[in-house]
Amino acid sequence: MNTEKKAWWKEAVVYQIYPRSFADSNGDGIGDLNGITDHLDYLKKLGIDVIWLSPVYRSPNDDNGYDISDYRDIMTEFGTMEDFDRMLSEAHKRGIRIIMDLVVNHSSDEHMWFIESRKSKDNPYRDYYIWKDPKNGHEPNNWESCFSGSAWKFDKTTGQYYLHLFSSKQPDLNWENPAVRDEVFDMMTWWCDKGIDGFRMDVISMISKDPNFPDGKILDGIYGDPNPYVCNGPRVHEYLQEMNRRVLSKYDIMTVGEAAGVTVEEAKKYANNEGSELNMVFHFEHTDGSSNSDSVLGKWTVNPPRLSYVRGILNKWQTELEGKAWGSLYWDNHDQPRAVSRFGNDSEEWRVLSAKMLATVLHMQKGTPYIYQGEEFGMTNTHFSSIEDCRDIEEINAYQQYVTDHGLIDSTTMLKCFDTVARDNARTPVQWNAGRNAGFTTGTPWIKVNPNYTEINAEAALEDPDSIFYYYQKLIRLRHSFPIIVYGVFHPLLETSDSIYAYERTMDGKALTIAANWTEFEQKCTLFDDIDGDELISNYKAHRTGVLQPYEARAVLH
Ligand code: TEU
Ligand code: CA
Repeated sequence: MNTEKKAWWKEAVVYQIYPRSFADSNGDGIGDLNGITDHLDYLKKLGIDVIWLSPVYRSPNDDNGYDISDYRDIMTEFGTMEDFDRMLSEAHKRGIRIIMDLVVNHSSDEHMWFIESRKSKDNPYRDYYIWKDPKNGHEPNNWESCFSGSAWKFDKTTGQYYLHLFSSKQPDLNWENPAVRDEVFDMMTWWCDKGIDGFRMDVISMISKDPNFPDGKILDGIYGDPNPYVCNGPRVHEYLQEMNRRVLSKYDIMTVGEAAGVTVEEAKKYANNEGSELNMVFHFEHTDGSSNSDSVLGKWTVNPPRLSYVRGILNKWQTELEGKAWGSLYWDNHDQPRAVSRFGNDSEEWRVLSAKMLATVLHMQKGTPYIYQGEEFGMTNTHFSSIEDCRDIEEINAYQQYVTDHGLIDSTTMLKCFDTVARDNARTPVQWNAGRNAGFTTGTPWIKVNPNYTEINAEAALEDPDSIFYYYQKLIRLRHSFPIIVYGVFHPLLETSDSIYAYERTMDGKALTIAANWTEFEQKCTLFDDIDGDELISNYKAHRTGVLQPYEARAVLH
């Protein structure tokens, strides 16, 4: 008998909305809260249980809302607090929960706390942030920002540097300071009392830094790597256990930590079954291109991830979390390229089949699955013809540093890397229909619409019973209907195959066998030949003995 503790967030399917690109209701070219409310029936039809809402708080949008200037107010471009309250209420009416994006590793430099902090060394808010004296007249250490350049900015007023692991308009908060923790926990309580259903916690693994701030290893020939000294730091679990005691444990909510640099061993602490910290974490091992490519420029690669690489990572997380901690399942989000382009095949011939194959491989695994806006009908990467097409600070700064300033890579190659892995691939407007601007806005979109919207859009998907949309809808229904999909134990199969991803889930004497052809070529596979069971789902209507057809995926219960 399966003894795993049941929980609604283990049985849920989450849909991520990046509001800026989801739906524009007032014609200013920027997505907004009322645009989300207008599409809740669409999400209800898909069958999702939870929406992860990327930040909607007041922000100057240096990093599209991940730079917050007021945690208790709504970003002007997205609407008003009344719009938020209506969206939350309408979602709840439809049985859809909403978790907010909690960005508390850093704030905006336009937050009142930082405006005060930078005024003087003895300002009451000074220690809300991380200030250091120059070292030999330079930055305190050689750390690189995730958005290129030094992770330190000099502030003339007080002659000190402040730390910003992301943009210089995103100063890191000093979690060593109990006053900062009090502010964050009070704010979280305020949102929970408004009725939200949990948090996705932005780079939460970075809130505790190595107090010695040592130099990092120089990887790209310019700056040092801060990750060993800012990820999974000495007090991170202490802080999260305090957060859990003071806030999370008081509500029936869901929490997922975005844990850059997390290992399985660390994940067992962050998402432990005792529930003393978070419910689950996102890791980046399968999406962090830098560990799969030969590029010295970190994530910037044109190389597709190999099946052996992806399967090895996902299987490791499935088997090593078993019985210890809960996991998350995702192919993409607002920071990643589009799933079907990155892991599948977005050609006209294979896009639909390979998108359904990827969805089967992920959604039959153990953990809470996340669907990124547009993934449910197979949106693809776009094309960057020049840096002018880019809106994301990460791309713009990387281009400036690696192409313009240091000539480490030529423009054409860098733009090919952008076509492969740039975050803006996920931020082109959701393609609702084949009309002007794909039905996203009646105005001028803040970022170019992917030109393939005329063929790839939600309206066309809803009209086609064999579309990716209805395949996702069926996968979600299966997860809601078969506990073995949620709680069954994971067993890898065919682990040495370079073309097939196969595994089994077992529970209460039943087995669910899944196999997927990761390639566009027919592959030998006898896995299903001797199984007499019920096929729960497949992207092919007819099968052939001993063979998996191109991108064929099957899940059979027996
Ligand atoms: O992302 C954290 C992070 O590590 C990103 O830099 C991401 O891994 C990288 O861009 C992948 O190429 C979070 C948010 O999801 C991201 O949108 C923010 O820009 C970042 O934190 C700062 O808040
Ligand atoms: Ca708008």
